[in-house]
Amino acid sequence: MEAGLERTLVLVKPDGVQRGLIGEVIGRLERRGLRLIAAKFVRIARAFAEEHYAVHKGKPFYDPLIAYITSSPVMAMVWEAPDAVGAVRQTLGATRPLEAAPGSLRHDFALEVGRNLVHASDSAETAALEVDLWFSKGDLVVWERAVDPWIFEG
Ligand code: IDP
Ligand code: MG
Repeated sequence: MEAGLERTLVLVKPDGVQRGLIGEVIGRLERRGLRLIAAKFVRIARAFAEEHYAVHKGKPFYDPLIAYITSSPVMAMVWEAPDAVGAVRQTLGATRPLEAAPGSLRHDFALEVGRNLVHASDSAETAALEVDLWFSKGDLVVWERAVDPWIFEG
């Protein structure tokens, strides 16, 4: 990975896919300036969902969460930028849509925490694990955009 850049995993969850909001999510991340380096459209199995959400095992919302994320396909992506983790979490908005900042995806397109449209890694450490879980090394496309110097200062 280029120095100064961070990677993060983003999912358009089943509700976002069913509601035709894949393009909206991608459009916002593209327009903000993040660089897409991997994407796949996939319906995940229960065992894979349990691995992805392992930190939530035992919580009251765990079973509905696994049912939700496996209920329909998801659009999984890796996005790259300086401080990508924080920037993407900001563009998504707070976990609970009613606490999400106006203008964020979860504010603009969601009402309920159990139907909050999108996922993004919550730290650089989590991002590394999640990118590794969802994608193989060869799926990550190293490339440059002509506009990179106009978006990435370094
Ligand atoms: P995050 O997706 O913003 O990182 P987490 O706390 O990691 O939020 O929770 C993972 C997902 O579990 C949330 O996005 C949401 O879909 C679901 N979730 C979290 N808390 C609750 C809850 O209290 N009720 C129902 N679902 C929840
Ligand atoms: Mg989380």
